[in-house]
Amino acid sequence: MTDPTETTERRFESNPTVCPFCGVGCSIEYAGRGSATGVEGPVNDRGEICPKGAAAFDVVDHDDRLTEPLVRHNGRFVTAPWEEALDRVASGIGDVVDEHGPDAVQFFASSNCTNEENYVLQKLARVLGTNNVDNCARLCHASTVAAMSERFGAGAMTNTLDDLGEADCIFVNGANPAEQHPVAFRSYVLPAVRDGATLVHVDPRANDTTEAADVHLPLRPGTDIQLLNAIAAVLTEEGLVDEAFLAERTTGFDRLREHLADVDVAASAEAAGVDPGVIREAARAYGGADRAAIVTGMGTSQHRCGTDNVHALLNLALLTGNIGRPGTGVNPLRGQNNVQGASDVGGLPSVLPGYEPVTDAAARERVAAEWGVEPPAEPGLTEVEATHRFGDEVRAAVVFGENPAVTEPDATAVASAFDELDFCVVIDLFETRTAAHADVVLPGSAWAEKSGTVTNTDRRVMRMRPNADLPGNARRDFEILAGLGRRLTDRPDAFDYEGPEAAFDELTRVAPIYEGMSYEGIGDGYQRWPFSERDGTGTEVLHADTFATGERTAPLAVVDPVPPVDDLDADELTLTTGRVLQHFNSGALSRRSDRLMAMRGEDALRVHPSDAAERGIEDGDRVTVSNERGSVEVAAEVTPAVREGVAFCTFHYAEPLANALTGGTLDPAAKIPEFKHSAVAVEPAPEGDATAESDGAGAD
Ligand SMILES: Nc1nc2c(c(=O)[nH]1)N[C@H]1C(S)=C(S)[C@@H](COP(=O)(O)OP(=O)(O)OC[C@H]3O[C@@H](n4cnc5c(=O)[nH]c(N)nc54)[C@H](O)[C@@H]3O)O[C@H]1N2
Ligand SMILES: Nc1nc2c(c(=O)[nH]1)N[C@H]1C(S)=C(S)[C@@H](COP(=O)(O)OP(=O)(O)OC[C@H]3O[C@@H](n4cnc5c(=O)[nH]c(N)nc54)[C@H](O)[C@@H]3O)O[C@H]1N2
Ligand code: SF4
Ligand SMILES: [Mo]
Repeated sequence: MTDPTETTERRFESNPTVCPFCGVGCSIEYAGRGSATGVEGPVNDRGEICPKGAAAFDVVDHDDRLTEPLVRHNGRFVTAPWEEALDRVASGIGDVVDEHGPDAVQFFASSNCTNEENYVLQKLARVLGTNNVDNCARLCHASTVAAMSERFGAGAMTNTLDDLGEADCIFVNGANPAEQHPVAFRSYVLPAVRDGATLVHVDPRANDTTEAADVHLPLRPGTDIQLLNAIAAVLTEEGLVDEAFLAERTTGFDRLREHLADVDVAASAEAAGVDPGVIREAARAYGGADRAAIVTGMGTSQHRCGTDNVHALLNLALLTGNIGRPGTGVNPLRGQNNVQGASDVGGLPSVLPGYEPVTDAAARERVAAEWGVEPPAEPGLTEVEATHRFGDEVRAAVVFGENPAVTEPDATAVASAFDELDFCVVIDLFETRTAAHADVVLPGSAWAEKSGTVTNTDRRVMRMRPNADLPGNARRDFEILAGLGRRLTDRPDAFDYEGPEAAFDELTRVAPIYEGMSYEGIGDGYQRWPFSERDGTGTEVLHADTFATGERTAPLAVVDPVPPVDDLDADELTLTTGRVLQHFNSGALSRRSDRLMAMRGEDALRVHPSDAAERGIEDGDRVTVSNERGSVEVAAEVTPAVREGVAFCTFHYAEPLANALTGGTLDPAAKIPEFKHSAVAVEPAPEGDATAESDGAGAD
């Protein structure tokens, strides 16, 4: 073992790999002098990157990196040798399994980590005897996946990023790709717009995407169903539907048409708080285009009615025949660089690798043939359900590259729930707020220190290659997880991998959508799922002749509006949350980059000038934002970019903690939480009280 006090120079080298931030999947590499640069890759074929990609290296050699395992002794963390830390994990988890059974353990997989790492983590859970494994896709596109899987048979982007460039109309609902998927926006969406495509943007807030839009519908948060039903009503009323497609490829049109006949466009527009004329304009742009593509994001998915929102959106594509052809489709832009892959490889409680249901005996047997152990048949717990049961039926947690104490709703309650566990181990790069509640913290590897594969938003599997050695005594995530598999289960041989490639090969044997892929085949390019060796790089347009359900037709759905969970008092605002270009999710990486912090250093609550004036708030004033769940203090940014009655902030900072205010109500189908609609009171903060709300739980 290396002496922990020894300081050694780290070695860096340039190898094309995938950006650790968003699901676009740009290729980058180390460029010397502590920086990363874009290199020509499958997605960014001219080496384009955004500011986050350029700052990706800032985190790799950061002083805050965990370099030694931490073990709690008498309430405090002390550094410990790996053997001691791993023994503590083995006994901590082992005791819980012995006393309460494997279903008392919850595994958090990581959308920030590779396919191989997540594959091994979910295998560890299942070989141990539980399907309690989930990843933050649950907080993200779970509702999109639920609705699309039910109707089309697959939850992923139906088309490709390149395809967006072919569209005549791009209908962006509840997403802000200009800031959240910048290279996809600049290299695929904007060129289409410059070529004459109409960009429709449905978002309560004007942002960088709106700037390029021809039509903006600034709806009230939580009224997507009213708005989308009104658009569907205009499509049927004005004959903008594709009769031939409806007859050949859909079922249930008569029922939907009857339902839409009762939708009053003016009344729906009023409910959504938008101009009925603009609804008609959007419907005509979408319905009148030869090739119209839908792009959807968190504004659609992260609601207690997220699945119904997506159902209403899918109707538009089916009504107009915009599915199964290039330049069309329904395209959820995925979040992190491997949120698609973390789910593909089985980091979900109800499906095995490749989305085979755990309830399917034949699928379980296929897996058992490879693993030597049959996975359990009962679906496990989702992430938020699990944290709600901490200390109750869930007694231990393995948290890999996630920070639920910041990113789950009602996060203050979630953080305390971690203290109810008998045992918790966190594998991360930093001492996060979640780690603050752990018994053992293991120092993992950052993006630049690992090899493996990730799957981007348009289903492309690409390779990651090391650009740096490890800091201090940190270990590769893959080795940590395989090591835990050998210690925690009675099948150590099942976790005896020579390296990530062996795990990938196993994955291709277990997950039908990855069958036939290989590191060699991927090379410097990609292989796309569903893959077959016959079709080169993989299937680009899904559902062309038949839907992935195996059916020629997909059903249309009757969707009724769902009232928001938080009733608003007359003096309250609707808080909706989201992102900005310069920061990323919990901020673990972006807040550690001086250059990103220099671009945007702190959060602000965006409020409309008339709401601000009513409350005596001026731009830059400190305000208190509160509801029955919590209270945070933040600077106000007074701007007409948010609609009246709405306040917007990000969740990129642990202080102020936006998720202290969001609630744990879940969408019944997908169990995704409501992140985009919380009632809050906003008032000037008491003077001289700037740090009142800090709970001292650490910077992350
Ligand atoms: N810069 C940056 N990029 C990122 C991330 C990041 O943190 N920062 N995170 C990555 C991840 S994990 C994800 S999931 C993606 C998410 O990417 P997006 O889906 O674009 O993310 P959000 O900003 O959460 O939400 C999109 C928009 O929804 C709007 N919105 C709010 N409420 C409603 C509503 O009720 N209806 C509608 N129609 N719109 C509403 C918000 O104003 C916001 O502009 O981004 C990825 N890329
Ligand atoms: N209010 C509100 N809350 C939200 C959302 C919202 O729109 N509004 N969006 C939700 C969405 S879409 C998402 S995806 C979640 C994201 O929620 P999380 O996944 O919890 O957040 P991240 O910041 O992406 O990453 C969590 C941790 O991964 C660690 N990490 C990064 N790379 C590595 C690695 O290579 N190895 C290891 N071991 N660790 C690593 C980071 O240090 C960080 O602590 O947040 C959700 N929460
Ligand atoms: S667009 Fe996404 S993948 Fe590309 S450089 Fe920016 S953050 Fe990274
Ligand atoms: Mo996400």
